Amino acid sequence: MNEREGAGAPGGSAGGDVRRPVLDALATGPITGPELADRLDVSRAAIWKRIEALREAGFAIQGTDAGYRVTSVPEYGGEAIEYGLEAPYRVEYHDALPSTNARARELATLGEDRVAVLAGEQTGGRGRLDRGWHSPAGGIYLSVVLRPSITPMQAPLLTLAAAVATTRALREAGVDAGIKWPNDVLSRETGGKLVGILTEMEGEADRVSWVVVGFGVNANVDPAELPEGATSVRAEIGDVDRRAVVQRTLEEFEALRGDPDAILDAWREGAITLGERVRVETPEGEVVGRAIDVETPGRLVVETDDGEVRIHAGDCEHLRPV
Ligand code: BT5
Repeated sequence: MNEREGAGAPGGSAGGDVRRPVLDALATGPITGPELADRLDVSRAAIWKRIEALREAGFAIQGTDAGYRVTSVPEYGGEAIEYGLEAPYRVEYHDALPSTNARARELATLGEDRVAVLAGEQTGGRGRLDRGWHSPAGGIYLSVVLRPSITPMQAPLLTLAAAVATTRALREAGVDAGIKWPNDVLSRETGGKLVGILTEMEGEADRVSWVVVGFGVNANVDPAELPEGATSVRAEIGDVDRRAVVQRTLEEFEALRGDPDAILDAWREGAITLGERVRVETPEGEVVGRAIDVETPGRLVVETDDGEVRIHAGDCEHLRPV
């Protein structure tokens, strides 16, 4: 466990150490203060302070004979996401940020690992290639800081894993989502863009020092607040529980990210690009043909009139309606 006190972790000096363990213990059922103190090897006063801090953060916690029992969880926020989260991320929540990727990069350069930065809205959200990302309140703006043992060449796999993770989380929530190579998640119903992913990294030729994977999900927002070509979960099926979507996204991402074969299989399964006729704008020019596969670490294989072409990066357009 992280020795530092997490941002937004009230509860005094002991709060940093017991922040997540108290949440994890409460998530498994009622437990008494003395039992918690014993298990975590801290004072009862530290536990009491932590419980009070959670109540202030919006948790309803009853003191019963069996111990502390959580009866309701805040709708959204750092601790709300951490409660019951089956992935080892500390969650840092802000009501508003210019960009969660920018904040995550800051944390990455400070040496942090496995932190998820979450914002209620963004005032300077970014897409790829210096494009902007509309980030009204009600959407999901999430950036994960990682220090994986991979080469920069392998980093695109994380983008694919992120697309798979969000697609699965959205499908579980009832949205008919599918992946467009490499990093967009679309509604299969309307073809509108639901999710964008932005991966940034720093490192040397043979080793990444950190990676930031940013997820932008048009969740509970009106399409009128989004650019043309975009859709939202609200428009597709109505509002979702953003907390559940973030938790499932982090859990799926964490479960997949170390296994390149599993990432590619899951990507193929969730993809809507494969089999489609596509036009891909690449730094080397335009490629038109039929998308037939994706290969490690994320290359799209396109069958063209002149043979197979492998594309590392680019903007992909489906030439038939999806
Ligand atoms: C992306 O770029 O799709 C990556 C977007 C990543 C956003 C997340 S939010 C959390 C984290 N913090 C950040 O600052 N960024 C990440 P790209 O493929 O370049 O698509 C950008 C283009 O999509 C723009 O030029 C617009 O045309 C369009 N666009 C902008 N906002 C959109 C939205 N909310 N929904 C759908 N399309 C949008």
